[in-house]
Amino acid sequence: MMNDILQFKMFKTVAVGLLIISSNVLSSGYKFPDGFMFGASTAAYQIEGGWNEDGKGENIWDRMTRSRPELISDRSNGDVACDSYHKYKEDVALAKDLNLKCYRFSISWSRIAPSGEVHKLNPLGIAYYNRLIDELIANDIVPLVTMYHWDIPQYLQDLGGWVNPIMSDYFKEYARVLFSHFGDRVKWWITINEPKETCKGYSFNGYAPYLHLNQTGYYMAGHTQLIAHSKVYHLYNDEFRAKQQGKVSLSVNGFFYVPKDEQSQDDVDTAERANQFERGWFSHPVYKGDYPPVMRQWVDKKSKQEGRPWSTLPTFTKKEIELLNGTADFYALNYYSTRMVKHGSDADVNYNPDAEFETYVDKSWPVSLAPWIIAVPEGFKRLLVWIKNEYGNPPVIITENGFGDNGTLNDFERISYIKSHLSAALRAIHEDECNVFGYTVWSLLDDFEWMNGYVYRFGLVSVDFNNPQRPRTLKASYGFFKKVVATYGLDDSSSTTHSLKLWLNIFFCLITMYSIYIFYILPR
Ligand code: GBH
Repeated sequence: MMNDILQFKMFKTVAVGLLIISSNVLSSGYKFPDGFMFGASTAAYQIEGGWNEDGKGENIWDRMTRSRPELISDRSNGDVACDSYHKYKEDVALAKDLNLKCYRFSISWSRIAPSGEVHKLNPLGIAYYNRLIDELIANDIVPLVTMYHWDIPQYLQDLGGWVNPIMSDYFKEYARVLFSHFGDRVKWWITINEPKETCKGYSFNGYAPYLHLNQTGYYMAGHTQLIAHSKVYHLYNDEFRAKQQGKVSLSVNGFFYVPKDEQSQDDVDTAERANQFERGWFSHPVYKGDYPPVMRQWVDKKSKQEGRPWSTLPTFTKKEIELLNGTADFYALNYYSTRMVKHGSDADVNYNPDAEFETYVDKSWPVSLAPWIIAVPEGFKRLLVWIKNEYGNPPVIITENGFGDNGTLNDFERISYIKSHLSAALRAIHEDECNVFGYTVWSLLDDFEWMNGYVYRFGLVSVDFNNPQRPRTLKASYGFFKKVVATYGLDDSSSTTHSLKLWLNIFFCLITMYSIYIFYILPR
């Protein structure tokens, strides 16, 4: 009898000890999986400069910023930007020093083909990207290439740009040039960056080409981009994949929407509808073949109410649906922020009025200088789970996530933003089994932030835009990110002090258990 109680107490003591040890091991933090693709992102117009050098043609951002400087917050443009056209070796050296596995950059269409048409290529433009790609490969950095990050050649815009269906064929021919010239070394392709943002340039929220064609232009621009994407995907399948063995996708952006009141079915439905309009618009077609049913239904309804003879949201033919279905080899996700929603109508032009929702933010969510970036890491984790459930747990790479501030070198707010979002990704990987295989931070460098000019800074590295040499200076976040990449985790201690700590913990737990045994169990 006595013996039984004693055994029970000993068992309990050992159990408590093991619990303490295991919780210590757990609190040591999750790690990113082996081979996780850490990287940094940039885009041609935002960093290159050299706007008319070596035969580059004019694109829609050159045209808009130079002819209408008043549209840009600080009346600036990307004529010189970070001068990466000349300083690309320095940029690659930074990526190398960060020990990045990959570097995401975009190719300027009008540098490759000045008018956009491929019968007249610009050899010096092609040579630039060959140098950049070779420099990356020589440094063991995997190039992740965006074909189009908002800067179509002005000539193609004069033909109508993305609201002209013929653009999809011009894009396909441009992609053929890229696959043939660079596909031997580039294995990761993003056809289009954030098609939803491109559509804003045709509708209600500025961006080049700064047309105000309302919902009609908005959805037509999206429609053409989707078809363009599917054509490029099939071109790769038919003519390049067997030999080049790469992967192709598109980067989809947007807020994540959560119900204002999680208990209200109406709020839950509204959040789901908002997410389908925001991300489903471009993800549903490439994973399931057509627009999200809820989007189809609501836009059709709205168009009818307005007395239109047809819906502003165009329809795909059967053939097009077939060609779209299954055209993402991986999910490329751009994420910055989350909003709470209720059914209603928001005055903010960032939100699609057809989706009929109203946004709210929690007062406790930290706001950045760029007011649209409100840090909600929990929303990020929920979005990753949403993508997993919606598209069959695809491999996901976060191709953009970052924080805008005034450019301070002591950018602790950026560190805390990035850290909390990486932590959310880690929890999504380990607790929800989300298949996240990479993260390329926005951005390597401070850059030209579109309508916001140089007002907001996103870089791990600062660039002095007042100095013609465009010198680079490392920020605190650079050191932080370097450590994340080196340790595959977010623990502040290095891996040696880390395991030392762990052994000390185990040692003290054993001592505690032993003393409990000596002073508490033995005397009875
Ligand atoms: C990304 O877009 C872009 O891909 C990248 O080029 C850019 O540098 C990065 O963001 C950081 O800005 O009306 O002022 O509230 C993210 C898309 C851009 C959509 C800002 C919402 C709201 C601007 N978002 N936009 S505002």
